[in-house]
Amino acid sequence: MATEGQIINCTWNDGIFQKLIRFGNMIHYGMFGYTHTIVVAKIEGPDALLYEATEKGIIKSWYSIEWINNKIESGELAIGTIKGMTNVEEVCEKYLGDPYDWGNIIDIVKYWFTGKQDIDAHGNAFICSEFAATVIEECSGIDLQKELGRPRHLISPMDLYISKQISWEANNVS
Ligand SMILES: [Ca+2]
Repeated sequence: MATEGQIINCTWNDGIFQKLIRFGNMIHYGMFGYTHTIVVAKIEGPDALLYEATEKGIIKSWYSIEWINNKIESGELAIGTIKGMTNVEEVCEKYLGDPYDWGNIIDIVKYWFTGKQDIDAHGNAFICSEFAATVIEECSGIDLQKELGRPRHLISPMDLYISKQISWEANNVS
């Protein structure tokens, strides 16, 4: 299922960064888990409008719900539901085209290995899970930073997965 305001976690394992995140996930969460997060902004007929922070910055694209559901079934994707999400497309659209935050990746790795929480979130630059946490806070009022004990830019896809304020549908996660 995919509905407006849900988020999607991905097990993508193609590039060097994703391999690095999987390695960190295994050390910190005991599973390879998820490497990328996407926001579902709108459903129209058989298709879903998704927003995500990629290396090209914040982009939007349409995917078929059938494709998403097949990937959930196979375990490549998990889908998370957050209570009270409204105005999702409007909020996502504000960030469209904002740049990717390479510095944030370094900050997270530093945090994982030293426990040091860098306070600089690098303005309007986002990594995928930072973008999702930002949209969640604006659209639902839920402050994941409080629950997870770290600022928004240090929240990873796995942190979203372990949040008690997001209920996940997931299969065969390793
Ligand atoms: Ca950032």
